[in-house]
Amino acid sequence: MPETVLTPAIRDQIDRLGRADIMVGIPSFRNAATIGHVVRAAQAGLVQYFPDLRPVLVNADAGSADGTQRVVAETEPPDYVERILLVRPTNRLERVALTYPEVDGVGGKGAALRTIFEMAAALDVKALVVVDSDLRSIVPEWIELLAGPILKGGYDYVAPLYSRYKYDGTITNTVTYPLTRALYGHRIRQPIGGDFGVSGDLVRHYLELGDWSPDISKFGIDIWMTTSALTGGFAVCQARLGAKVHDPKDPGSDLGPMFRQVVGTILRLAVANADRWLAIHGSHDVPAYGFERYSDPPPLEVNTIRLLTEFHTGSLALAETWAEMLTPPTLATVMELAGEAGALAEAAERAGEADAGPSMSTERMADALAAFHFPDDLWARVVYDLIVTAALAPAQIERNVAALVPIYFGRVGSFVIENRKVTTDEAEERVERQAREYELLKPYLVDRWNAAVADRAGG
Ligand SMILES: Nc1nc2c(ncn2[C@@H]2O[C@H](COP(=O)(O)OP(=O)(O)O)[C@@H](O)[C@H]2O)c(=O)[nH]1
Ligand SMILES: [Mg+2]
Repeated sequence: MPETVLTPAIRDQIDRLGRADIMVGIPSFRNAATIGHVVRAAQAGLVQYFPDLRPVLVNADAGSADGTQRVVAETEPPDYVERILLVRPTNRLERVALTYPEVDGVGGKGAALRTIFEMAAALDVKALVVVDSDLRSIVPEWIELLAGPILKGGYDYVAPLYSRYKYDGTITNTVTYPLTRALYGHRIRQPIGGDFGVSGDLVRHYLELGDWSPDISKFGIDIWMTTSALTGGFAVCQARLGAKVHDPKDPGSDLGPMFRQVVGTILRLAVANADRWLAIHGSHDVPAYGFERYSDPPPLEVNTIRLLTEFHTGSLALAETWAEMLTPPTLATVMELAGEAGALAEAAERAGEADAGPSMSTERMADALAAFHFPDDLWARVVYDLIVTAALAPAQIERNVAALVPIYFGRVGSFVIENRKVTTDEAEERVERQAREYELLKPYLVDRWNAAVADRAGG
């Protein structure tokens, strides 16, 4: 058995609780303003949909100074839920808020989930549902949608399906969805959605893997969970949750560290699991559970000029690193595009300054950028080159992924420019188009892998 890392206080909680059938786990870091709603929705879902099971709700918090744990402890208790829903559950819902221990000095979402997995295993739960603490759009039914396929359908892993605003989920749309699909053959649309259902068996598998690198202890956790479910041969499905509305993030200013942790993790996993993906061609649909919904997630502002400017300045500072991680033809095209991005961003800035009214200038700036286009196949080649480089120079993964960020900004800037006048559905078709491009180019990856990596390993 893997060694346990739980603090005495957490072990006391486990002793007090004894056993449970279903757990909702909520990682948090300064979410006092939003976690109350998530707790109430999760409680209501447990009581309404699983009245005969022994339920527990666990908040694993980073020790946030904003009172996150207090909100969890003080928000309306379970009997409030029983009153408003007119249900009489067999078992009382238990609620725990605790500070999780760090993993070798590293705290983060993954470390929080490790504690949640340890508790779920110790309590012997059959289904664990994990949800984010900044969700606005969660409703009680999410608990049924994420746990139902496990308890009723025999699945081990339930990934979310949401409608998201066209500029939300950029790491998912550009890397984790198309790459998971092309490598492992499963079309899991939201492999890092943050809201998941996990069976007791899969929780134990995660603990046995015990794979707690610094990236996985932070935001690498979601792609690690999804990939480990696939490579471990577990039964995977998706659940239609409707809209994902949460704290918004601008990809240009908020997502750099998360990108490095997620992409560093997916590259390391690709290298470690080559024997599982080399022979896979094409991809197949993953069953989806739940009734289809239509909803319009709220729009999100993206600073496109900043994305293109960062792409260009990246090309000035990082050309040498790019030359080490990309093939010469890919590098040449990327450098050329970065030059165009810089020139267009500057022109757009000037167009904006020349204008009087702010809304007018946004429009003119956008028109000035309209010529920029970062092609799908180029982006797929960039990511595939990174996989090969990760295998050849594992010590450089962190550096290379950091150097990839400005190229990613260029790719996202292009996506935003291309999609600024289309509906979310039409933007979705472009995400699909790019995912097909990854599949079409998979032979490029396999050939490079066999030439550079497999040969080296063999001789
Ligand atoms: N315990 C813990 N939770 C974290 C940490 N960072 C993020 N989270 C939680 O992880 C979830 C997802 O984080 P969020 O910033 O919303 O990321 P995104 O929605 O995936 O872009 C939220 O519930 C956060 O509170 C951390 O350092 N520790
Ligand atoms: Mg969020």
